[in-house]
Amino acid sequence: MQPVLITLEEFIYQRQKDFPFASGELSGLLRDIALASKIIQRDLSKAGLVDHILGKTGSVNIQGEEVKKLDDFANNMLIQCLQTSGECCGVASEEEDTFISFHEKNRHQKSKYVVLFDPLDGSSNIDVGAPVGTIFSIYKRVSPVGEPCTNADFLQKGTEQVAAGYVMYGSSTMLFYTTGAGVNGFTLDPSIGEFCLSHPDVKTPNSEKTYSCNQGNYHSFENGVKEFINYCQSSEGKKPFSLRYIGSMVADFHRNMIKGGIFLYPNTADAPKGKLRLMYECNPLAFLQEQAGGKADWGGGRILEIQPKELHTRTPVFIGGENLVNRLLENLK
Ligand code: P6P
Repeated sequence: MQPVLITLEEFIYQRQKDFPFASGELSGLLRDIALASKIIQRDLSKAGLVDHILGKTGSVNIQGEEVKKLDDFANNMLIQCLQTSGECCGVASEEEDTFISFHEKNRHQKSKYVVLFDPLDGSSNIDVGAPVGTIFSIYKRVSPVGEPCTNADFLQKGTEQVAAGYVMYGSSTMLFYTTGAGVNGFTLDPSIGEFCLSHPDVKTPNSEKTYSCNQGNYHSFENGVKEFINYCQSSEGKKPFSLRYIGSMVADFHRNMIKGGIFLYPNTADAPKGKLRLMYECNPLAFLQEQAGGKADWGGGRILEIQPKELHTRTPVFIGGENLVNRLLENLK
């Protein structure tokens, strides 16, 4: 007997019935993001072949990073899919200096939501075929419905997110998301073009086997971080931890969320305020991590409690199994 396939569409529809007042807009946004990710995956899978996309556009984004053509493609695909369906009033992207307000008064501006995303995180790995990811975060707007969205809609604390998730383009393409009722994961079956439920109700084990950081920055870490890394490497007589670091946050986060472990990107000499972006990398992953039973802190409190001051704010991040994050925070005291 074939196991019952539950597609993402079916799952969202079933869950929507749990929210009697759900208008279907949030479900529509998740469908839009899933559609964009299937198109992105299609072109990513040819990245090694299609040189007219591979490589650089020659432009530089606000992060000061060279923008590879697939970054541009992914960014434009997400904007197009979200704008076409009309379920949100605007978006903000790692690739855009400021937020984009969608202009149709009788469609977009009547929507209740805004979406932030990193269209293709870890894109420096594309040329070497390592996993990359799309990360997204959805908020209810704070500006009046019927008006254009404002900057304030995009500068809300992570605790205000109504949904968050990521798509990881790796050996398989997986979409994990939460709406605050746990984390569920779906794997793309390319033969039918559907994301199918593969990881229901994900919980992060409290295992102490893996830590994930750029060890090359060790000498610029503060002492508490060094003490924690020394603990992982010695782990007081037990088997030392394994260091696993792909250099693509979605892939490193995903591994730890499923198997346990901790990901840390502290302040470094090159990134005194941290490297990773709060609004469209750390907040969505922190929401997922807490929903899967782990913890996400910046060294002085919950990532989700940070009050953002500008769209591309960066933050240190310590995220993973609760015991390991708590141990690191003890070292930082
Ligand atoms: P480093 C990729 O550029 C990224 O934004 C994250 O995906 C990743 O975790 C981090 O930067 C890697 O940074 O300094 O170790 O190369």
